[in-house]
Amino acid sequence: MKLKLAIQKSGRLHDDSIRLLKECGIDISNGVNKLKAEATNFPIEVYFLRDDDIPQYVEDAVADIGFVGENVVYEKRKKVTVVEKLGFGKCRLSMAVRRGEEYMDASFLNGKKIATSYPVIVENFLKEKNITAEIHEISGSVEIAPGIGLADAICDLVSSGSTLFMNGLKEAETILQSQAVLIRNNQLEDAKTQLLNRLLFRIQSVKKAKNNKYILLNAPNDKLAEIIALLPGMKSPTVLPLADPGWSSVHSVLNENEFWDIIEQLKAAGAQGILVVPIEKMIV
Ligand code: PRT
Ligand code: ZN
Repeated sequence: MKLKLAIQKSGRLHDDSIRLLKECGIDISNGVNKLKAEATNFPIEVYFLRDDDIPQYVEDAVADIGFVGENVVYEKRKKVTVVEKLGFGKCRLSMAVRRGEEYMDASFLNGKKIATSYPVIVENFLKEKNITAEIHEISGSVEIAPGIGLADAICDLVSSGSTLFMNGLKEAETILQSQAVLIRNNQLEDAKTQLLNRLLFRIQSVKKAKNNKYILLNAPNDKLAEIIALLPGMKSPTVLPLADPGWSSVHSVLNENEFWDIIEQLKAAGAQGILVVPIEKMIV
């Protein structure tokens, strides 16, 4: 029994998908030029497909699970379940207009033409806002539509914003935040659900590790209580005596979000020689 996973054959999500599998200890041996590859050390078979096709293949159980952008999942409206955000392929789907235009809110779009590759998501957005506009579906180079007079606005994926900028456009409103997600077929048999749970456990350990750092520092013993109070740790910090009798070494784990704040407070409290080390896997 093997779990069949669909990932993008080539494009923005491909390398990160392979990297995540590798970080989960899953090695894909044979080449990406084939339609599928088998892992040597986990019961999984990887299918390389166009991202647009992945939701359909997962709905039809040709693949059991897939890694794909949320934007594609919502646009395709297939009967699949989003199980886990994967933390890569981050972008947003945004309305954009010519730079000189004044876009106060979505009512700007009333009676206008919008070019997009995401007609379903855009239509829902317009419906929700009670706006009537004409949607022009185009499959690529959406950003040139206003320049050639094809549309008054576009709705497209943005990450750095430089594509919009180079085409004389500005981001007016974000309608969806997106990242790569793991989707699953809705009727997975039990044995495959168990394999999926094993894979998910690994993915979550990798994600947690990325969001956390291991920290080591030296503290004068008379400041220990104050310093320990600042550190959350997985349970509580490890404290080891240094050869110098007045000092201890303190080890702990810090979350990325609170990282800099806590480092500043630790320094102020008298911590010295602070080392911060990446964590490879984190099992809690
Ligand atoms: O061949 P296939 O159909 O599989 O690939 P594709 O060409 O349809 O998709 P691809 O590889 O371009 O993108 C795959 C997925 O990556 C998307 O569905 C998103 O989930 C995610 N992603 C993340 C992005 C971007 N960031 C992104 N910036 N997808 C596209 N873009 C494009 C955007 O369309 C625009 O043209 O990049 C340009 C904007 O980038 P900035 O940095 O200039 O703002
Ligand atoms: Zn595509």
